[in-house]
Order: sequence, then structure tokens, then C-alpha cells
Amino acid sequence: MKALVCILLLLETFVFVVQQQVDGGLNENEISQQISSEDGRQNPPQTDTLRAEASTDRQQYCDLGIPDIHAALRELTATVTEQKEKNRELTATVTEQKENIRELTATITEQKENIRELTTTVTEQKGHIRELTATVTEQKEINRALEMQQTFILEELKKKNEDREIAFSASLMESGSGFIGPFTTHFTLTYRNVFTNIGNAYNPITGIFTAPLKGAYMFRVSVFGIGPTAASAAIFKNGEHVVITHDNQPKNDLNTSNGVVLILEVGDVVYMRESWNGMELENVGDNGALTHRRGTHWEIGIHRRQVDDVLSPNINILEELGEIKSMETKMKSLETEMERLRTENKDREIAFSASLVESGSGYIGPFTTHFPITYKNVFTNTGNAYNPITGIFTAPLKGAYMFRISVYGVGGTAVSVSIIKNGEIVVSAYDYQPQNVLNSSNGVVLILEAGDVVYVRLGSGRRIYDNKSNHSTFSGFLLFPLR
Ligand SMILES: *[C@@H]1O[C@H](CO)[C@@H](O)[C@H](O)[C@H]1NC(C)=O
Ligand SMILES: *[C@@H]1O[C@H](CO)[C@@H](O)[C@H](O)[C@H]1NC(C)=O
Ligand SMILES: *[C@@H]1O[C@H](CO)[C@@H](O)[C@H](O)[C@H]1NC(C)=O
Ligand SMILES: CC(=O)N[C@H]1CO[C@H](CO)[C@@H](O)[C@@H]1O
Repeated sequence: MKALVCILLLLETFVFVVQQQVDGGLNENEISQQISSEDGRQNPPQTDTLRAEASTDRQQYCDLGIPDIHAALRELTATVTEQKEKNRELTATVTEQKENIRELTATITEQKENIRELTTTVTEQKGHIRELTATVTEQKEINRALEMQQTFILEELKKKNEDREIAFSASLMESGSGFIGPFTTHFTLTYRNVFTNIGNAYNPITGIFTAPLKGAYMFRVSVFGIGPTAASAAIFKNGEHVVITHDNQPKNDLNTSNGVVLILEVGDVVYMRESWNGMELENVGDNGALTHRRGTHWEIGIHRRQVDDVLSPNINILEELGEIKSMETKMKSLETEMERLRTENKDREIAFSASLVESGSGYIGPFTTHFPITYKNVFTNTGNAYNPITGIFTAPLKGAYMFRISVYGVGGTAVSVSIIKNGEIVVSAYDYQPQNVLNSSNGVVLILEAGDVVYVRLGSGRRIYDNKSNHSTFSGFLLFPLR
């Protein structure tokens, strides 16, 4: 009981001291003094009696149980001071933390702003990517379509150049001489001496030409015979008689020619039939073929791909760009090839035609030797391969060429001219009548190397005539180049 009272007293005193401290802010010494003076007060001026008693009692009890209240108080004071210090430190820390929080808040605000900017940029970039994706896809589609188109054109050009390489030229007999016919029926002629047979459309065993593709074909036939049996031959297409060539003289040589341009379907057949009777060798049938491919309509279809998710585009732009680049390279090489083919097509623009005299009229010959003829009146000379001064045609490139001659004369002296290739006689046109006009013609398809020369030679002792009517002519053109 005494100890409890003592502790209560102590507590009261402590409360008082703390009160003092809070109220007046006393320092440690003042507190000590306060306590001392309080202790020393024997007769406090106006304390109530209870307190006075307690004070007196405490003097006795505390002296009994608690050794040194002053020491305890001092310790308490130290603790309080320490707490105060701690509080101060805590306050400082809090202030510091507050400052940190303020800084953090500022940083966060800043970061927010950055994020907002970044978001804008990303949105913008998304737009760019969307545009790029669309462009790349479109470009690729265009390139693909262009490539297809170019490949198609190229194939067409190649086909045009290769498929059209159809030409043949043949004369009746491989060796010797003789007649074919007369027979009591029509008889299919087989021209066995093949000069040219590019594309192998002509069969020298059967004498039948089979069209390998649809196109316009030109056929010509020249026949020769000796009177009094008439010479007559017709061009047949699929069993139908198309054109006929016929000559009939009681005596002398017979010669005649004819030709036709036919539109043939694939597999159509064309052949010659002796339709009357009596034929001798030296007869030459020739044909030059020109083909037209069907016109083709080509549409470019461009499908724009839907691009849904731009940030993960369904195409790899870099990969696509690489592909576009390789496509462009490919197209460039296609263009080069097309250019080459175009040039080749342009190079093949070789054709000439000329008649004998530029003005007036007159004969050439007869001479005691063969004599090269110069056709001076030039109608056409595309490519300038024909020289009207020398009368010589020089092949500018390797290819299949077709040549034709027509001769004219006046009775009494025979006309005879030949097409000469590099000094060798190839085909001839001949006519003889004691009176009246003479005329004959012939032609041939020849494979020439670049630099090969072709000209027309007048036979020795023969004579050729021309005037402004342009009866005697020499013509030639490139059918197609060969590699
Ligand atoms: C060619 O000769 C034949 C037969 O003599 C004659 O009928 C024809 O009219 C001549 N042609 C020309 C263009 O003179
Ligand atoms: C050319 O000669 C032939 C045959 O003599 C004749 O029929 C024709 O009228 C002549 N032409 C000209 C333009 O003189
Ligand atoms: C013969 O050729 C010349 C020159 O090209 C031409 O002026 C003339 O009209 C031609 N003659 C005939 C009958 O066509
Ligand atoms: C077209 C034609 O028949 N021309 C001549 C061929 O040769 C004979 C015989 O010399 C002439 O009479 C023809 O006019």
C-alpha cells in the first residue's frame, strides 16, 4: 500500500513535471530544481490538507521502499529528452519523406506526360505502318501483275518469233529429168528436191503441207512443160481445188505459175495436183508462210489486302520489300529480253523489190556469157540490203529469205534468168516463143548466213526486156531470222 502511494506520488510528480515542461519549456536543471524545491517545501502556501498529508507521508514511505527518486527522475528526464530527440529526428525524416514524395509525384507527372507523348507517337507510327503495309502490298501486287504480264508478252513474242518459222521450197526431181504424167486421173505431185523445210510442215514423201498453227499462209507454184501436151497443176486445200496454173502450146516450152494466200487452221493440208497431164522437171513450187497469232486481251487484277492488326501486320514488310526488289530485278531482265526481241523484230525488217529500168525501155543481152543483172528501178529497199548499183542482195543476218523473179521478153530470142546464191545457181525462169511476148517467173526460200549474197543472172545467149510497165522484177524479203 505504501509503495503504491509512493508510485502514485511519483507519477503525479512526473505528470506535473511534464506539465511544467510542456507549459513552460523548462530545461533539465529547472526540472531538478523544481523537484528539489517541491521536496523542500515544508509548508506549501495553499495546498489542500490531503496533499500536505501525502507529502509528509511520502517522505516517510519513499525513504523506506525506493532508494533514490531523484535518480529515477533524472533517468526519466533523459528518456524524455531522448524521445524528444527521436521525435525531432522522426519529424526530419517525415519532412524528408514528404519531400521525396513531392519529388516522386513530380516524376510521375512527368512520366505520365512522357507516356502521353509516346502514345501519340505510337499512334502516329501505327498510321505510318498501316500506310507502308498498304503501299508494300499494293506495290507487290502491281509487280506481280506486271511480271505476269511481261512474262506473258515475252512468251507471246517468243512464240511469235518461233512458231512462225514455217517455210518450205522444193522442186520436182532430186536428180535426172523426165515427165510426170500424163495419167487418166488427177495425181498428187511430190516435190522431192527440198531446198528448205523449216518447221517440217512439208512432207516430201507425200507432197503434203500440214499447217502447224492457225495463220495466213502464202503458197506459190511454178510449172514447166514441153508442148504439145498441156501442163496444168492446181493447189488443193483439204481436198478442195483452190487455184490452177495452166499452159498449153502446140510446140515449144510451157511455163506458168500461180499463187494464193490461204487462212489455214491447225491441221489443214495443202498439196499440188497435176490436173491435166504432161510435166517435166525443173518445176519449182514454193511457199512463204506468214502467221498471225490471235490477239489476246489481258487484264491486270489488283486486290488490296485487308490489313487488320497494324502492330502485328500480317505481312513482313522487310521481307516484302526484299521480294519487291528481287521482282524488280527480274522485271528488269525481262525488259532487257523484251528489248532484245523487239530489236530482233526490227532487225528483220528487210525487204526489197526492183524492176529493170529506171526510164525508157530496152533489152539486156544476148551476151556470149552469163551476165549479172542490175535492177535499177527500186520500189522498196527496207534495210538497204539490196544494192541497185551492183544488183546484189547481201543478207544482213542469218535467216530464211524468200526471193522471186519475173522475166519478160519478146519472141525470137529466149528469156532465161536464174537466182544465184554465192555463185551457185538455185532456180530459173525460162520462156521461149518464136513470136509474141515471153514471160516466166520463179521463186525460192533460202537459208542465208549473214553476208551471203544473192543476185539474178541472165543466161548466155538469152535476152530480157523491160519498159515502164515493170515486167521484169527481182524481189526478196526476210521471212524470219535464225539463230
Ligand atoms: C505471158 O505469156 C502468156 C502466154 O504467151 C500470155 O498469155 C500473157 O499475156 C503474158 N503475160 C504478160 C504479162 O505479158
Ligand atoms: C511495154 O512493152 C510491152 C510489150 O511490148 C507493151 O505491151 C507495153 O505497152 C509497154 N509499156 C509501156 C509503158 O511502154
Ligand atoms: C513502174 O515503176 C515506176 C517507178 O516506180 C512507176 O513510176 C511506174 O508507174 C511503174 N509502172 C507501172 C505500169 O506500174
Ligand atoms: C505464162 C506462160 O505460159 N509463159 C510462157 C512460158 O513458156 C511458154 C513457152 O516458151 C510461153 O509460150 C509462155 O508464154
